Amino acid sequence: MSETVLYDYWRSSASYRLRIALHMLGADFRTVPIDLLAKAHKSQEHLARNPQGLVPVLEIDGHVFSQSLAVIEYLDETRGGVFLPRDPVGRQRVRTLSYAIAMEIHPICNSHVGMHVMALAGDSEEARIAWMQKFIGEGMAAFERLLDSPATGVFCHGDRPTMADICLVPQVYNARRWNADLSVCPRLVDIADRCAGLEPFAAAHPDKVVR
Ligand SMILES: N[C@@H](CCC(=O)N[C@@H](CS)C(=O)NCC(=O)O)C(=O)O
Repeated sequence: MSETVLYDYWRSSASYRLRIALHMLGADFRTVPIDLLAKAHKSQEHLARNPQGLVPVLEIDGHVFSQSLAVIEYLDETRGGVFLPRDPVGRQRVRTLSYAIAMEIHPICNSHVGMHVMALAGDSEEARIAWMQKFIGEGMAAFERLLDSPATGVFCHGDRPTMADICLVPQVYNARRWNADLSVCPRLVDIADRCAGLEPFAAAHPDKVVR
């Protein structure tokens, strides 16, 4: 069987998602750090793994995969359906919650976007912080409204963690990093903090990553 290798960066939310998923599966995997600050993600070596020049990349089952949510769905399909519910309506909801973070908040708060905002504002770190706080804060407030549903349980959907929680926890970590306002989001903060107490989530925390 081929080795499972995760190319990641400790502070990357998308990498954090895959670390959680792999730990939830109890998978045996090796991590290779890709230093975003040193632009290692734009090296020829990494572009050969992912032409988009982004992390994470996962080598698994003899394949080289990118796009964290597509990878989580692959793991769900090949490892016993642990990340999505079985019923189509439940699957739709978990995807909605996951995409609300991964497709609405994350792309506009990615590191190269933040750097560009800062450059456009005359090297203003304040502008970058204001950008992050606005879009993370608004996106999280919208996610909180999505949780206002009888389908929400102890976790984002029902009473076991799904792909939605896997997306939520890194986004809350990121929100705290930028000091975004989460005061209107008590429910998602409560769920994220509950997840953080679970072993797979704790093991995947950025502070646990070898840099
Ligand atoms: N949609 C992609 C997003 C990947 C992504 O944007 N990764 C970030 C780190 S979280 C990255 O590589 N950023 C490099 C940059 O902004 O230059 C996924 O879910 O895998």
